[in-house]
Amino acid sequence: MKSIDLRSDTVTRPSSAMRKAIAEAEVGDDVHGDDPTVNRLQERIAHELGKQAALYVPSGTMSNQIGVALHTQPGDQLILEAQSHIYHYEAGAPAALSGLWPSLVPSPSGAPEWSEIEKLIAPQNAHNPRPSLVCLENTHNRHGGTIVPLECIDEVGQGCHERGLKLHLDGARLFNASVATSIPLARWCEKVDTVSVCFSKGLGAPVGSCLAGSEGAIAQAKRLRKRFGGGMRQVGILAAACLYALDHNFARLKEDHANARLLAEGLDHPRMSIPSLPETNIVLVDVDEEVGAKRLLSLLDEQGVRAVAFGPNRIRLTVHLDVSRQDCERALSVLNGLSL
Ligand code: TLP
Repeated sequence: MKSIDLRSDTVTRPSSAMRKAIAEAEVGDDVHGDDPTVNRLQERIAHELGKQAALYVPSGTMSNQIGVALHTQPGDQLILEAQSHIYHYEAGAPAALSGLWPSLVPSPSGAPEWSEIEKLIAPQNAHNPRPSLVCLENTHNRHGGTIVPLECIDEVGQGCHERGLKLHLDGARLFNASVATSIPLARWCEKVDTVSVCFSKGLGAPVGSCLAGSEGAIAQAKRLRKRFGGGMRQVGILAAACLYALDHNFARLKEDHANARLLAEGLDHPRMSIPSLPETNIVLVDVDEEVGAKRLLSLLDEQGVRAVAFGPNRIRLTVHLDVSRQDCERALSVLNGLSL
């Protein structure tokens, strides 16, 4: 029996139509700016995000870290939402690569109030780090794919600019936020200085992210991409998959959102609960302490359902392109039928 892989929306495999687009891609040396397919992707995504320019990079992590590096100097203060991917899952990169001093702002669902951020800004004197950058994440992964409201992003962007700080948005799943709200991508990015989007999550491309911002920021980002080892050569074969994904897999994200809801609403087990209904494609499930995430995951795995732990008593189920409604129904009957 085929296993149902709900570990992440990064596990999708390219379809044969996507592979055909890959095979037929026109390519060139992208470090020289000669790859027409990469150039097409960068121009298109910059336009869709409402920014002057964009840069194709190998991963969401690199895209975020270039964004972080280009707005900061070593020793600066970086303000992050406390559950952010940049803080938790990027291998300590802000400290290791950019020498930054992080301050964390907690929030119930990934949308901190500007007033809470402002309280953290280090006063300007010779004792303190220089505050230079705030990062937000939308949708918010560790909070369960929550949509950070547009008003929050606009308010934080405005506050940052008034105080001379920049705002970077980790939009790895901004496509999900856009589909779920019908708010265009560009509107989400109006008040942010740089935004990173991933093609290798819900859109189902095998590799790649783009960082978008002003012409000046992206020119600087290109140097940082080289420094971080992300300059790639005939990479149009990958950019072609991203273009294919934008054309074919963007609007369908709403199916993933409906399937995530099906999972959450159908969960009916005395030892499990849903902390909040999913807003997009991520479902968090809490399990009784005596059972714990580890044991739950191994019991699910035995029955062909794969997920990941998001804490000692919490697992994450992520719905994507390679998971059908029927798969979700089967996963649900496995979950509800577990004897714990
Ligand atoms: N997230 C992965 C894991 O690293 C947790 C996942 O399975 O969800 N920003 C956000 C919000 C992300 O969720 C991720 C990947 C990234 C950035 C990094 O992207 P990659 O994996 O391309 O470096």
